[in-house]
Amino acid sequence: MYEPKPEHKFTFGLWTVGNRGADPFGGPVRAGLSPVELLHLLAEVGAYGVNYHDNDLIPIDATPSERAQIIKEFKQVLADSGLKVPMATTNLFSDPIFKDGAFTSSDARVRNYALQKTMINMDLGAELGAEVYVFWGGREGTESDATKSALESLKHFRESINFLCEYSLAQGYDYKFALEAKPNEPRGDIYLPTSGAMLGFIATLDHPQMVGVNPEMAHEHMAGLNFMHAVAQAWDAGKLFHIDLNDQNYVRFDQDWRFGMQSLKQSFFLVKLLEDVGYQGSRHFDAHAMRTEDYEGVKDFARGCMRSYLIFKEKAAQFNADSSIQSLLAEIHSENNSLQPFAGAFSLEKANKIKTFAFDRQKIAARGLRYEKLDQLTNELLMGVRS
Ligand code: GCO
Ligand code: MN
Ligand code: MN
Repeated sequence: MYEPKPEHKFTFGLWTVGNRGADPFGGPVRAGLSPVELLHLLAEVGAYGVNYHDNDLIPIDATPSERAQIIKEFKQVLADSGLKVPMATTNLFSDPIFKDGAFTSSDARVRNYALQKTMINMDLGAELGAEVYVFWGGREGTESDATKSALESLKHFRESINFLCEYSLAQGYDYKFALEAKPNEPRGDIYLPTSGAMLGFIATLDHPQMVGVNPEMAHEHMAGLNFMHAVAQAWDAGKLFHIDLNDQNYVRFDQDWRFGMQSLKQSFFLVKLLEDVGYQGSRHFDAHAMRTEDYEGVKDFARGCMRSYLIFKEKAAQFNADSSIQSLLAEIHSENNSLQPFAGAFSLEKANKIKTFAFDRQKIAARGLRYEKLDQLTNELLMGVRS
């Protein structure tokens, strides 16, 4: 019943199931698997697709013939397994050249190298069938604002995204760009720290219609924000091009836990939103197994992400069909239409009517909204005691 199927569009990055459990205080605990071995693992657990950074697949110092060989093998296993590549992205954070940013570096050589690296991987992504290209600027920020101008950095970032939009158009690619925000880590402060900030920035680009967001649950939670609200805003703006699902405790470092591991209620409302609006994109799990795990545990992790999503999806349908919950909601919203003549577009006549209408302030305020009951019913549904 909770088996992943292709239509669920469950995807994992090579770097997620390939994560070897290193953290700032300790090295890897799992042996590295090759990209091809990771594809086999993803096929075994029932994923729909795989996403990659250029250097998850091809080492940064690979020779052209090594590169060609890796791509050939990778394509073969994609074809054999049926796994898709819906998204590609560039690693603009690991190599020391990016220590003070990529597109926002003050050094034109670094900025142009970042463009080169991105264009080369856009070519490969298009060849592999990727439709979304993600930009996560892990190093685009500062520790000290003495070091560079936030305004110059924004200008450089805008110029780079504009340039790459033009490149995509000139090559005849059909990419949608998805900008991924994160408030900090690895930089002290990363520019454009939230999905809302990204949405504001997108409006300043030359081709805003090509660019949307890739909100990540852990990143909005690191900033102490309500992830579902951020996703709703992106959806409302027509900008939800991709999504990174995972979990974590609020306001900590990026824990990248299994989806559904910690924030049951937040995850439920998120899945409910995605399903209610009919989001058609990838459900990408940008997370990794705990450091305690071997590769059996990595499979448990990957299966758990997908299974939890499908359980939340079922709970969302249950919420929408629950007669007690729905009649309570209908009662709560019953006043919605009482001022129907005032609804809709502006007119001066309407404005004057609203200005002179006698609102019974005390009576309106005195009405109890029954949210306690509604929320308790919701929790009981999630806790599994409502059938
Ligand atoms: C992180 C980020 C990354 C990006 C990835 C794709 O915090 O490490 O979420 O995992 O999502 O680089 O751009
Ligand atoms: Mn993350
Ligand atoms: Mn991410």
